[in-house]
This record gives sequence, structure tokens and C-alpha cells, in this order.
Amino acid sequence: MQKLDKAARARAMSTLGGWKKTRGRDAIEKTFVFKDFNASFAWMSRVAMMAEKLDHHPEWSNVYKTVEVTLTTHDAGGLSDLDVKMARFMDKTAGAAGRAKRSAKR
Ligand code: H2B
Repeated sequence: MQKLDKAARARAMSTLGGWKKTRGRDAIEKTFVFKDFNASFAWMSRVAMMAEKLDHHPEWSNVYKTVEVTLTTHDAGGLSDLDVKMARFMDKTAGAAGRAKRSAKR
């Protein structure tokens, strides 16, 4: 898996909503806020199955209804197409939680 070059990265980022570059790392991150714990964990289960299928796994943590996600490709030492693919899948499956950019409230 190849790291995205500068142009490909810019193109990809312009199509992703609410994802931002991680400071000091070649990675992207987003915070998803769901209705409650049940909704957040159901989503994580769905994403987990996709992660296994793609053999591409997120760095993430969950506190109640909030899931903080960081995506990067460890084997490539940075952002690859797989991260973009995973980000799209996460946004698509998160519904309203994927459209909320960020929330201070947990
Ligand atoms: N996930 C992510 N995010 N990056 C990787 O480089 C990666 C992975 N590599 N999941 C996979 C697993 C690799 O370790 C296994 C052996 O295929």
C-alpha cells in the first residue's frame, strides 16, 4: 500500500467532511458523537467487520456516545487510499453522527 502523494492527499481531503489532519503525524482524525452508547457501539461493530475485511484497522477510543478515530496506514508510514476508503465507510455508516463535525459535549 502506497502513501498518498501531496496532490492525491489534497484531492482526497477535499472530498471528506469533518476529517482533519493529525498534528505531527501523517494521519487524519475525526470525532463521531452518537445518540447514546448503544448507537456508538453498534457503529463500531459494523466498522470493525469492515476493518477485518479490508485488513485495515482504525486507532480509536470510545467514551459513552463519543468515538474518536485516527486513521493512518502503519505499513506505509502514512496516509493511503485505504484510510480514505475507511473514512468514507465510517461517514456513510455513521449517519447524522458522521455529519456533525465535532462536538464539545460528550
Ligand atoms: N491497519 C492499519 N491501519 N495499518 C496497517 O498498516 C495495517 C492495519 N496492517 N491492519 C495490517 C493490519 C497488517 O499488520 C496485517 C499483518 O495485515
